Amino acid sequence: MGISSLTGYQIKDGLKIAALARKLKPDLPIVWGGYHPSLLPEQTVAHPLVDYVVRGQGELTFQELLAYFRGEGNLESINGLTYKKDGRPVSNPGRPPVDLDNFPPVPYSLVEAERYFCDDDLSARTMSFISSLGCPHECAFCCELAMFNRRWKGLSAERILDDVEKLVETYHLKGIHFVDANFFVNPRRTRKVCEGFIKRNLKIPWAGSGTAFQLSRYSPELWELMRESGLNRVFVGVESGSSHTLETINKAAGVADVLKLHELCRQYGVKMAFSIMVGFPFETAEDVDATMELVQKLNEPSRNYMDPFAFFLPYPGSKLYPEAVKSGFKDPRSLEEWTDFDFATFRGTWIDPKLKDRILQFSHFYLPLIHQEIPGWQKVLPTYWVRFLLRQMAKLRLSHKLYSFPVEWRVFQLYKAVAGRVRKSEAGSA
Ligand code: B12
Ligand code: SF4
Repeated sequence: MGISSLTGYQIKDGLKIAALARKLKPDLPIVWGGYHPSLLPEQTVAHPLVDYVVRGQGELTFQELLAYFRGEGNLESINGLTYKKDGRPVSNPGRPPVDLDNFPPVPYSLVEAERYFCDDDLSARTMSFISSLGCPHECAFCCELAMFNRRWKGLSAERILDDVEKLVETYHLKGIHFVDANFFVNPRRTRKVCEGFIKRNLKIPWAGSGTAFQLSRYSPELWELMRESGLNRVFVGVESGSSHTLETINKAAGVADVLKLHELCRQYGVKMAFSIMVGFPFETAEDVDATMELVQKLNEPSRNYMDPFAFFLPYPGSKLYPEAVKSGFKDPRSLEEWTDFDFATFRGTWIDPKLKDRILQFSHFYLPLIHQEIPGWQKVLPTYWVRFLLRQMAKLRLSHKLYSFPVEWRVFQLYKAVAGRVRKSEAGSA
């Protein structure tokens, strides 16, 4: 049985399934793969519900392991594998990733393909597509470096176009989202993809994730081509507006690159979605202020899509992990302990409570208030004048950095706590 897991709650589900499999068929080998087992293979394989860990790119290693189960070859010669020998973890040498064109397209016919479509701002039938593996950058909070050591392997442009064309023909795909770690690394490939979209008359909007470093260096001609081919949105990890933070987290793109990209997007009519990280152990209130300022600039002249700020969570394998442990993060020592690792609720204990409150005010309340995106906005604030007044207050607060006596924020928190309790008690009595 194969189980795939990122770091966090997926491990909990994986362990549940593994326990059930072990109960029903005790001699069935249980193989784990994916980011978490690859980053901590020996700790993972030490668990009684893990027999093998396939590290990194998994296709060939898994194929060889299956051959071993059929009686061919031996465990020692399978590169990229971690297993137990006399109860102790053993890791064979790693396996460098191979070109993705060697593998066949994702066989959607084996699954319920409809479940992989979503109705979003690109189209009513948008699908995600991964066209590359790895990333050449080495951001200190990211584990891509530990996984692929700055290597980047992309499907060829022809292969991407063939696969997309087939998806359009077979499943009536109407929008495509390249959710790679970094789609735009190779401008030549991007150019060929765009030319192919146009030549093959694939009239579908598309989006891709990349970095401000690469995208701000693309030529105006390539931007024009991307727009013409249907590029609707780019997603970039901006992370911070503070040069001090950006340098310390080793982000290749600086604030100037981000602003240049913002301008290019405005010029070519492409949406810019971006993510922000706060709460690094070394971060000061001034760093956070600079980030808030940049976020406001990036939301001009109109709002760009952005999730609430993500609080830094120390992922294993990242350069900042040991720093976080030094700053008080409790190093999980088993798969069970890793299940509590939650990107949605984690807030570093090193963050000053006043600063944390200010971040939450900005990211979870004032900014969504200005952009009318408080979940259930009309229901939470039913009266037009209340909404209008609060929006003006929020604008005033953000433009003048007035974060003292945040009465409306406290009332909102209280409302959410009470509404949450009412919902719980209603669910309990139903
Ligand atoms: C697409 C994507 C997303 C999508 C979809 C996520 C999802 N749950 O499917 C979205 C945008 C929603 C997303 C959100 C987040 N993501 Co994300 N995301 C990715 C991305 C870019 C691609 C993932 C992917 O599908 N790759 C393609 C598949 C084929 O690769 P793969 O899963 O690694 O599988 C290969 C091998 O690992 C192996 N393998 C995997 N499983 C198994 C199992 C067996 C049995 C075997 C033999 C082999 C094997 O074989 C496969 C083929 O080679 C990766 C980065 C990357 N380059 O992979 C980050 C990544 C997975 N995301 C990450 C993070 C941190 C997040 C967020 C927490 C961000 C945030 N703060 O909100 C959230 C959490 C989402 C969640 N809980 O699921 C981290 C995870 C780190 C970790 N240690 O777990 C990654 C690695 C990025 C990074 N470098 O930091 N993400
Ligand atoms: S650019 Fe993105 S994927 Fe690449 S190392 Fe930085 S955070 Fe990770």
